[in-house]
Amino acid sequence: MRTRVIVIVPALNEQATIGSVIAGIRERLDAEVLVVDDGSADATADRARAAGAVVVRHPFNLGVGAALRTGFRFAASGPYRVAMQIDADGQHDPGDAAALLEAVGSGADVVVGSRFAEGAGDYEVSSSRRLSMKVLSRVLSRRIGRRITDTTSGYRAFSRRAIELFASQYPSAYLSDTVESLLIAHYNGLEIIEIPVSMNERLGGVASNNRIRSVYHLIRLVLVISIARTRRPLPKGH
Ligand SMILES: Nc1nc2c(ncn2[C@@H]2O[C@H](COP(=O)(O)OP(=O)(O)O)[C@@H](O)[C@H]2O)c(=O)[nH]1
Ligand SMILES: [Mg+2]
Repeated sequence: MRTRVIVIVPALNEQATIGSVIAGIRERLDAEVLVVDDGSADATADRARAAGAVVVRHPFNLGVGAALRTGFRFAASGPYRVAMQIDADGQHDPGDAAALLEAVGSGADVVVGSRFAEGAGDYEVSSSRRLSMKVLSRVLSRRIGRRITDTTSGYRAFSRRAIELFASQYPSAYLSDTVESLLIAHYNGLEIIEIPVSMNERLGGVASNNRIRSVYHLIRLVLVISIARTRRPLPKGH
């Protein structure tokens, strides 16, 4: 029987870690692994294929949000009931994957793996980044009426409903995919929950540090969250 789970891995120049990340997933899950290689200049795509993944390549770099959108479109066109998103750098522990998928099985549409929720492992971030994360957590949680401690986490699982929603609209604006996608899910009536995960240091390669890099992006995201309620969901097909 074909698997009903798809794991989407956005990747940019992750040849050092992509093979072991895919192996770690395949050891634990009966899942299709889709690597969205976003114009890598190294052997990311070859190593991903060698490890058994399907690889979609963007001809040049479009960013993580666009990579996720490609992933959700692929997932929506297949028989998948559940999708998972995981980073290619080894920071996310595949040991937490089953818990993320189970939470979808019990009715959630978007399950966020949180480094900061109660029960999560210790994970150190710089104090400025931590402050940004706290601000985002506070404004987003208030906006959606549910506490999300790790709004920028890229370790997530999605129901079929979420897959279809995000195949039709997923934010690709620089740096905002994780935060804005939660707003889109919320305003389309999807159930969002958070569960604790542990997070490692990167196992190789170089961080783009792309999730929150500057005060500018923090302010932009806070504004995006603040105006969210005035934006209506797009009609289907857009
Ligand atoms: N497709 C795609 N993936 C990217 C891009 N930038 C980073 N990634 C991937 O997104 C994940 C998180 O990136 P990372 O640099 O580790 O961000 P951080 O963990 O938030 O510091 C990793 O799997 C990266 O390979 C990009 O421009 N396109
Ligand atoms: Mg990382």
